[in-house]
Amino acid sequence: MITLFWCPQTRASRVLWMLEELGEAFEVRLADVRNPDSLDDDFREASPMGKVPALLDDAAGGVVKMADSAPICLYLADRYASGRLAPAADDPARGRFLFWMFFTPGAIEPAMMEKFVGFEVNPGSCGWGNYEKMIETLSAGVAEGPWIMGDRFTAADVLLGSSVFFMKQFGLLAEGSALEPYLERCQARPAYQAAMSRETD
Ligand SMILES: N[C@@H](CCC(=O)N[C@@H](CS)C(=O)NCC(=O)O)C(=O)O
Repeated sequence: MITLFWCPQTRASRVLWMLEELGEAFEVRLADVRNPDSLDDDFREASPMGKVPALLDDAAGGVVKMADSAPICLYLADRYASGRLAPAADDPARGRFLFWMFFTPGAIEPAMMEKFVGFEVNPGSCGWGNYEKMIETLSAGVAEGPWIMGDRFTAADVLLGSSVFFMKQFGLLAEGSALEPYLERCQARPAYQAAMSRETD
């Protein structure tokens, strides 16, 4: 059984969406990171940083225990939906897919922090370029669409779509951003809507 450690209004919503796309049975356990004293040992073992999301999953040789939205989504796609939500390891599309899977933790999240904190960065030496470069790259990536991998919806869209949602929520998206239509396509997916209704239940 797949168990998601989740807390409302956090990055755990990404994994909820991913699980709805997957179509496998799963259970949700509240890990209230806003009340750290309430966190149990199962959660702490799965999440070395004490952050949500985290995951447990039964495997042949034991229990998979892991944390962080990008590796969790990659793990779930590879294990349960290889060829559907992730190109297989020998598919030529795999390399580009991995680039976009890592774009959220590697570029979007640090660029969002740069914007929040008002850092001045040198785009040539900064791993994520800068906020503008990140937006430009992502906008060009989804321009043709409908998804980041063209006609194939993948786990990369779960990470990117949810990140665009967070950027919009935090007022970081420019008016009329080219990312808006992409976000709308993501939000129109039944799995996205099912996940968001769990968030508000
Ligand atoms: N890189 C992680 C970030 C996870 C993260 O920062 N989660 C926040 C909530 S959105 C959290 O658990 N904060 C509680 C804490 O750090 O104590 C991911 O994408 O899963």
